[in-house]
Formats: sequence, structure tokens, C-alpha cells
Amino acid sequence: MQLEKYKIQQHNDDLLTRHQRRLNFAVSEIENAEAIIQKLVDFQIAIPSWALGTGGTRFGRFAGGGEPRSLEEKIEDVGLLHALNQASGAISLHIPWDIPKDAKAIKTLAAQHGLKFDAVNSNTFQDQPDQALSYKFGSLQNVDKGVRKQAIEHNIEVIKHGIELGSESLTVWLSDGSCFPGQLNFRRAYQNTLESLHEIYAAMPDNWKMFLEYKAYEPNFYSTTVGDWGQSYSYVQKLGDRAYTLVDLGHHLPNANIEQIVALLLMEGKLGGFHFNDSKYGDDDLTAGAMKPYQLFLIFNELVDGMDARGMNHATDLGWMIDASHNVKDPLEDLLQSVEGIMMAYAQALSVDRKALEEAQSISDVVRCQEILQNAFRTDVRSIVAEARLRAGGALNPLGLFRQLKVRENLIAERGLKTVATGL
Ligand code: PSV
Ligand code: MN
Repeated sequence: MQLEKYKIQQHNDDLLTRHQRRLNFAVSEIENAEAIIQKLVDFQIAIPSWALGTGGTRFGRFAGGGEPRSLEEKIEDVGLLHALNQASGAISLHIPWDIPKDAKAIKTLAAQHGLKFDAVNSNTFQDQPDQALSYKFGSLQNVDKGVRKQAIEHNIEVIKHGIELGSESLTVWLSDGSCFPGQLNFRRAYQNTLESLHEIYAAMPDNWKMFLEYKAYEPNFYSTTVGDWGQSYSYVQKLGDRAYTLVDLGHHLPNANIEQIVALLLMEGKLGGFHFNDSKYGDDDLTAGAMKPYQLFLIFNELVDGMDARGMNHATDLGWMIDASHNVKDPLEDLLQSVEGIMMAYAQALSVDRKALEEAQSISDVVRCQEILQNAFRTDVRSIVAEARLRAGGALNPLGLFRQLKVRENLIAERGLKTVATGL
């Protein structure tokens, strides 16, 4: 489905007076509104190729209709999102769920939609039909050298696909771990994993980064070999300058202070990227900002502070990606909501009065510190985010326009009701 520019224009014209009124008020409230808008225009969040269909759980999957049947259609879907919000200008591929058969054509198609390729993801957590050896007992950690070799080769294959598409980073998430005490020798599992990661790291081009993602549990329920940020940090420290930790918001034990993790990883120069989502209990993969918007804001507060302290470019120096699974909502609508949630948290963090905060911190004025942060969090930045979209050529109300134009109905008409996207 093509989204003609004039339809966005028409939609914006209809909403403009109301938007302007709201914007005027926000600008009068937020001192650095103009600078924030520019930063928002530049900020892009990659959409995962595996989040364009419904995910399901181990109890069932309820396909929503009109799901993309191919990588081409996934790119088309991300193109639709990007046309609506102008903030989803990249796609992150998972291999082998999305193998580009004709890389040149895929790259051209993506460019037509204004999309780049963000990190490519390897998959050694599932066995593929044509695979010689099983990952049942882990991949890079496996006690069998043959299995480790196969997993290393897969990662190298993924890097090759990424090079063809213009991607510049590899995300490694391992489900490796153990389900029962005694099953694994922890030190050996660590050493095997490190050795394997070294080989993968060595196969990356010089301009590439490796992101090592951690997860506390699932699918293994006793230990995970890259289980938390400390373990990931320990690996990436040893691997080299271009190896970084990736933080997936859903991969912590309950109540973890993720903002502090982020602050310290950034300070150490080892934060590489993000997988945004939200959760109530575990790795629930819910819409970013749907459950704990204040936490998301506090994370962005540390990100802005930490990136500025290191003179980093907010838009390009870290990998910003969504990682979500949609069980009950239209995936495209959910992704629009996620991007909006992320943008709002970013805008609020940019509006924090840093000088005042520093002063209050320096005299331990706890109450004032809290006031400064909460004031930023409680300021309505929706019109600021909308203004950034407007200036970039997107829609003032992406979700509203998505429904008004009956995008899902159109996709169902084009692709059919019973289509199942590859992915989770
Ligand atoms: C694992 O839970 C994860 O967060 C990793 O990023 C995977 O690549 C992704 O989800 C999809 O399974
Ligand atoms: Mn993830």
C-alpha cells in the first residue's frame, strides 16, 4: 500500500489550528523547545523485522490479517510507519527469519522508503530445518566444538548479509544457559562463549560494532550465560573497542534500576544500543512506555546526560531499536505507539533543567532534585513531538491517520486475512 503525500498534507491541514494552539503553550512552558524539536527530527528508531506480525505465546498465536509475507512486504510496512511518523527510518533484520535473497534489490527498495539497515541479528536459539547440529544445549557455549563452530559460522554469515545491505552492527543474543543446577560448568561455558565471540568479532569489518545483549532468564530457567549487564560487560571488555553491551528493557530481574545500569555503561564507554519495550512482570515485550513511562523517562534522562558528558551524537552514536512482540494489538499500531512513547520520554529528558539539577545535587537538595525531574516528566510534550513530525513531513496524528486511511483493511485486501509473518 502506498501512502500518498497529499493525504498526509490534508490530514495535517485539518489538525493544524488545534496543533498550533497546543504547541504555543508547550513552547511557552519549555525553555529549549526549539532545540528539542530539532533533536527529535534527527532521532530515528529502528523497527525489528520480527515485530511486524503477531508474536503469540507458547499457548497460542492469533494472526491479525494482512501480515507481511516476505521481506519486501516487511520493508513496505516499515515504510508505512516511517511515512506516518518520520522517526522509523531503519529496519533491523533477524537472520534466518529474513534472509535477503537479492540484497541489491532489497537495499534499493528500502532506500525508496527512506530506510536504512540497522543492526543485523543472528539466531542460534532455534534449530533450522537444514541444520546439522542442534542448539538444544546452547550454541556459542556448547560443550561440543562442532556446535560452537556451526554457531560461529552462522554469525559470520549474518555479518555477510549485513555488509551487503549496508548495516554496520551485529547484535548477538544467546539463549545459552542451563535449566538445572549442575548442568553446566559456569566457567567453561563462559570461556567457550568468549572464545566463540572472539572469532565472530574478528570476522567483522573494521567499521562494525558488536552488540552483546543480555537476558536474565528464558528460555533457560536456572542460568543464562550472558545473564546480566555485568556479564555482558565482562565479555565486551575482553573482546575489544568495537564490542558493546546492548540493553533490552525487558531482560532484567524485577525492579532492577535500569537507569543506573545505563548511566554506568555509558560512563565506561560500553553502552552500544537499546531494545525498547515495556513489561509488567518479565520479558513481556509490551509497548514502550505503556507500563512504566517514568522509568523510561529516567532512562532517557541518564542517556541524555551521559551522552552529552561524552560529547556523543544522540541520533547516531547508539543503536536505537524496538524489540517487541504483539499478541493482541495490530503490530503496526503498536509500533506507532512505541515510537511515540520513546519520543516523548526523549523529549522530556531533553527538557530537564540540567544546570539546576546539578546545583541541587551539589548541595544534596533532594526535594529540589525530585521536583526538577518530575516537572520535566509531567510536562506535556506531545505537541513538541508532533511538531517534529510535521517539520519532517510526517503526520500530526499517525495513529489517527492510520485508522482513517484504513491501512490494515487495505493490507488485508492486498495480502489476505490468513498470512503469517516469519518471526517469533
Ligand atoms: C530475546 O528475548 C530477544 O530480546 C532478542 O533480542 C532476540 O533477538 C529477540 O528477542 C527476538 O527473539
Ligand atoms: Mn531484545
